Amino acid sequence: MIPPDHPRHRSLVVRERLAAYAREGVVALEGLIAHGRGEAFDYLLGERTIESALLAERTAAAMLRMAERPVFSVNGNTAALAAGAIAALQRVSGIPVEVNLFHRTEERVRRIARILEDAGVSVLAGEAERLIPLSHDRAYCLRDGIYAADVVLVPLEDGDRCQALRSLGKQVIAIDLNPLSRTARSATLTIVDEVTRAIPAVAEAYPTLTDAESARLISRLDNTYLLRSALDAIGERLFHALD
Ligand code: PTJ
Repeated sequence: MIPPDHPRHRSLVVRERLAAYAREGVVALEGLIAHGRGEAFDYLLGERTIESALLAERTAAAMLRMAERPVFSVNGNTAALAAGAIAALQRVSGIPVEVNLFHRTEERVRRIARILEDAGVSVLAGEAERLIPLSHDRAYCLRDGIYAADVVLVPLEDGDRCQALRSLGKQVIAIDLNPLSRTARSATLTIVDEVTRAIPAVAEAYPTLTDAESARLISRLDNTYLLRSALDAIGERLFHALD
């Protein structure tokens, strides 16, 4: 039992949840390592949504609103951390949700879909095919899902697939706490924020946007600016850490 007054209570509860899901085979063991990297960057960012991330979240909502075929690609970590938030985003936006895994087994796909469905998410079903030009199993996706999408929202992505999706002409919205990652640099738009803060922020922005405001946000999208702002925020915190 983690004492509620522990200064790192939330972080410890989240770790406990991920470890439990890892024991059940929902979260890949490698996902625990990925979470640790994310935690480190979140620590450096001050465990808050920085201003440029808020702009990225509004722009992401605008891109999803204006997309013809948006799809939300969900992996083990994202389902374990944010199933309820995914359901809430789907409620306001109607975005189709597809399970897509790096460490893919049909059993994991089923378990993750079940966790999402239990939280109220409607999950795309069908026979995944090797359609993305990749040598690993993230190549598998649904022909009517990610493969047909024009905009793909992908939290905790690996850089390879982000680039492969871009090479297929898709716009990629990444959620990644590491502003230096290949994913962050190759996505169309990167939200440098923790996934449990980012998804609710996109859902909150979505119904507030008009077509005109969405078009304005999209026309001003500058991913390099967003990544620089995140690095500046980290630099600023490091510089004043011992003040
Ligand atoms: O469930 P699977 O089989 O698809 O596997 C998922 C993992 C996460 C193991 C796989 O996609 C992977 O190896 O990812 P990477 O290449 O380690 O990248 C994960 C990125 O997400 C890293 O840059 C982390 O900083 C970032 N990250 C980790 N946790 C969070 C995060 N970003 C936002 N919110 C988090 N909670």
